[in-house]
Amino acid sequence: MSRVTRVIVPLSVVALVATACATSTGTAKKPATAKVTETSLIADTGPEPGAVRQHFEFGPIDVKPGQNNIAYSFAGIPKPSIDGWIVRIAPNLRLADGTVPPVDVIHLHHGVWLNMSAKDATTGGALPERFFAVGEEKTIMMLPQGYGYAYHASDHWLLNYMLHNLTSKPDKVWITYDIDIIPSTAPEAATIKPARPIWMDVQNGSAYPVFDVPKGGGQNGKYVYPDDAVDPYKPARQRPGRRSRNTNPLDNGAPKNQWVVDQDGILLTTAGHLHPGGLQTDMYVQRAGATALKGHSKPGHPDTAHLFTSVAHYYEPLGPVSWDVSMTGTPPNWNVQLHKGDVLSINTTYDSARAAWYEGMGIMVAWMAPGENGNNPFTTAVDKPGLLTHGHLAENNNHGGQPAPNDYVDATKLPSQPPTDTIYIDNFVYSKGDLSVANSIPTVVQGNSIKFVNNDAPLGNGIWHTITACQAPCDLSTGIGYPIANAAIQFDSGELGTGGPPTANRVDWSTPTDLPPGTYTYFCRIHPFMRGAFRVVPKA
Ligand SMILES: [Cu+2]
Repeated sequence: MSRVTRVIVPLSVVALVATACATSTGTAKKPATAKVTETSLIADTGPEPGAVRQHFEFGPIDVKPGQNNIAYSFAGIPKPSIDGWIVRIAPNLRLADGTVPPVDVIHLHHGVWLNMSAKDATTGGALPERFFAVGEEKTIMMLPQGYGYAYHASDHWLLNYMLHNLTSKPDKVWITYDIDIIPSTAPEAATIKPARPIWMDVQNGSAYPVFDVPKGGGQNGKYVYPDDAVDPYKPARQRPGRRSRNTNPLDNGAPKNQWVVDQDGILLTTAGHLHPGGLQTDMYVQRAGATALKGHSKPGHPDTAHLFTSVAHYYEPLGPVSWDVSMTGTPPNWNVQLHKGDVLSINTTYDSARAAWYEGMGIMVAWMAPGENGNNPFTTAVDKPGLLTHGHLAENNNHGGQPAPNDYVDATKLPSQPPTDTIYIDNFVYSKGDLSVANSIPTVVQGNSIKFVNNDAPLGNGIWHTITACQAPCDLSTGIGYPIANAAIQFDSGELGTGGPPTANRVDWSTPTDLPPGTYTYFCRIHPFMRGAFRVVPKA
């Protein structure tokens, strides 16, 4: 079988090719001899020998006004009708007119493809096999040539997806995915070796595997999860003030970011998934009695070898604050040898200098070839730079953060209303102090609080709102990079709604009673065009 060298191109070339990239400043450079750097990119040169590319669409999905709910495709989802080996999956969204929706209008918060006909490795078979995941970073999964994910046309697939409508307008959307498959009848299929998905997740097994990043948390403006978190895996029922609704057997207090390797083999490839604010995900392995190479161990853990950093490369001009990002995947011939009993682990690093990040994720789906031999990570430095799986995407061009005096008022300059005790949210508007309409702002006497009530929550599935502090006056234009939770004094209501994750399981929230006097501006994390303000006034 002939091997095709993956084509690696410098990022400057990609920036030029990217459609209507508002931020491209690259000058033409020849795609020089492939030199791998953190910003090198794997170009799509079409299906590998023997493979065919098949396009699938799941939809139309009715996207309700402002929805942010998690849904499952209970019916089977479209998939190949032939047996074979899956070698690449590239995901996307499309609207009825065929265009990709702008990320500030509708985006795929996450999609997880599960094979109901197989058992998931890292949850000990408690879940069906999770073999592909994507968020709005749209990472492409690609196995090294010679390996494939065994696929049977009789397999039953399920799609778990969370579509986020950032506006109050309904729409229809399709989740699309291009699958490269080597049919079992192709001559190339005879030499393909099987690969299995190894789902690594800092909240593995959680129904909604998320965590919050406090502004200023961690060290030097970086917050590593779970390492910098306090009791990250304490079962929810043990946390004070939480009702005991947690019946997940995987929520048993054990670290969720680790997996004890169940058989010998090699890791072939991995790439990270994270959310805006995320800087990288890292993978490590601990082996009893082994010592990692100097400079290639987990900081403070000489027995734990560093395997890979999946770097979040932001095209976003405002910094690490949006989905305008691409992740690096492992370089060619990574081939990390694992032994049964090794402890594989991951963590993820978020920027905590600029803002707080709520409901963040850290996931690395790796692919493992059982029984193969490769690089011993304790004698070979395998943590080399990776390759970006895609360039800047045109659907990320509305960055926001521009002056928008026609859309929002500067609440710091508005007169005060008499003290109030309740603000309702009706039809995507805060009833008092909404920055799109206000000419005065509500007040609360220091030591008291204002209760927010989401009246939109009962209207339908998924119209959930938040009250999230942003730095005053928080009046710039809405886009993928603005607003963010960057206030000096942080508060966040959670998603006001009921019905399980991602909601807070309540429709109301009260402002903290310890806020010093001042004007506080906030936004809705789900519908960032929603902005509001209130003022804390001193006791008379
Ligand atoms: Cu909202």
